[in-house]
Amino acid sequence: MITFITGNKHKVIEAENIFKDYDINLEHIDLGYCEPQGTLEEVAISGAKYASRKLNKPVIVEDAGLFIKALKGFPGTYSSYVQETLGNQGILKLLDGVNDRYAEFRSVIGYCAPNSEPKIFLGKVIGEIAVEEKGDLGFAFDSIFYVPAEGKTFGELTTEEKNQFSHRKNSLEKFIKWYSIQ
Ligand code: ITT
Repeated sequence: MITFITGNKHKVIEAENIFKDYDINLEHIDLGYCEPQGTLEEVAISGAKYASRKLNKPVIVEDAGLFIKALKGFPGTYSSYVQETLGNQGILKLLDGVNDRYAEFRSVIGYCAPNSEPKIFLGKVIGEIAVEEKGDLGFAFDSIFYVPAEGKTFGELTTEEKNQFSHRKNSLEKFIKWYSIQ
């Protein structure tokens, strides 16, 4: 049994959908942990260590973000705050008239068990910032994250479709592969 520590219900739905193909039981707890300002990796490491010690259970945490090339990686580690303040319309405004719309979603899974040191797993997906919001199937930045190979934004994809190749799918799959041979 692994406990996924998150306050984001959309992450839980996606993770449950990914884990269902494997023989690993996932439970979810919204523990709330203090996120130090730092890289995704640093946040995932400290969160996983804190939660596994606190609950005395093996846990995963995830720190994710949207990195926009033309904005030098912004909002990156500030994604959560920027989503709540500027929102998608604010991001679109910042990119008004900008041609290079390359962006990446990154997800870092931090895993830690009691009495051991944390491990991290990075997943990415590349895409572009759309010129307008499209689709309401996802959450947060999904409706402005356009995937050229699909011809759709994440907001136009179902959970199953997004889970074929998302940053979260890639990081969780790396984790699951490693965990399965422990
Ligand atoms: P935790 O409790 O797991 O920390 P959170 O929502 O604060 O939940 P993060 O700090 O990992 O999550 O993520 C930062 C933000 O990045 C998140 O709030 C969203 O705004 C955005 N984000 C992350 N993954 C996303 C996805 O798959 N689709 C759209 N936006 C995403």
